Amino acid sequence: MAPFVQSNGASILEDLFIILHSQNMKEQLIKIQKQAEREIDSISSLEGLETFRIQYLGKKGHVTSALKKLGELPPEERPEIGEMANSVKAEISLMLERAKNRLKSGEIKKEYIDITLQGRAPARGRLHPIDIVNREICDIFVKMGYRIVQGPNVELDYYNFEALNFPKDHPARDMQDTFYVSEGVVLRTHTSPMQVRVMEKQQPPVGIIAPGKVYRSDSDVSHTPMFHQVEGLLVDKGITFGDLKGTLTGFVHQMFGKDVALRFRPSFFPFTEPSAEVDIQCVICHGKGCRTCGNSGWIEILGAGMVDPAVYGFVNYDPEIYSGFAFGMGIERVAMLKYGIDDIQLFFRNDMRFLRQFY
Ligand code: 2NM
Repeated sequence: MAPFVQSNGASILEDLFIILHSQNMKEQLIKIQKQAEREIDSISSLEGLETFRIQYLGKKGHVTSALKKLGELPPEERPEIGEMANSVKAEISLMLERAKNRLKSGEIKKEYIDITLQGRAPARGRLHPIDIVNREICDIFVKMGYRIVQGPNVELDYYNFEALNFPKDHPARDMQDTFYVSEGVVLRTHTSPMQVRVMEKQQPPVGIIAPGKVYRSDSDVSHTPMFHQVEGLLVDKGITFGDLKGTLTGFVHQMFGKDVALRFRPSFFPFTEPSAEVDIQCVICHGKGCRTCGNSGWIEILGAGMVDPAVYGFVNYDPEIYSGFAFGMGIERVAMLKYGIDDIQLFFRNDMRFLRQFY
């Protein structure tokens, strides 16, 4: 009989061995789990994870080996240790699953668009003040029934001067005043060539406005070599100077306000007879006299007149049947008066601090 024999026939040593053995297995399982926990976080690839899985859960892995040793335990110890081993196995499986997700989402993140990131507002363009005023002017005449026409900036001398009754020796035709492109070709000095082009093609009634860029060899504080104009033309049976006055008065009142006075002064243009210059009461000082109006209280804003019969000769209109008026204005000038700007060059500097002030 072995020493310390118990009633059930097992020796105390044997018992002790079993207790130690099962104790040892518990510890070993805990160790396996701890080690797995330590290792898993430093794995940075899916291949690494597979190696890890084989190491722990594979056929010859740590957990599997531990489970195989269950058989060495007495039957009564097996359930507890078995359960523990299974829970370690499940725990490691969970670790693997989490690590796999972590690595996969990390891979996606490399080309991930963060839709929660605040968007950058696109810089929005706005109209230049010259375009704003140009549209305002055109809108007023379009509502009266005029049609907008546009044409070439590089124009024939014929349309720019000849057919508008400018004599050969007129100062505007001088090389000093006009940009010549080649013999008989100029940069248009006004938009009136469009009036001729339209009249050439169309019998009255004609009601058109021609907005656009014009060019004059001129540059100082109040002149730029390119500026903008709107010219208008109305030809029909029985059109009078009274119609001209009414039309332009209506325009000024819509543009600058109903209480703004205007006056018509006799003037001269090669293409109109009689001709007039139209002044409005100074919008800066309201007629009292200031720097802008040169202390006169009035500001010139338009040129106008009844179309000279000589022009009709170039476009085959019968002056015995038809009459009409024409007018022209500089858009920069109108814009300066409207916004109280005292330097025409500001329109062309593209300084955003200036341009941003207009909507
Ligand atoms: C102005 C002043 C006076 C004008 C004349 C014509 C045309 F083609 F009918 F003869 N168009 N525009 C005209 C008349 C323009 O601008 C200051």
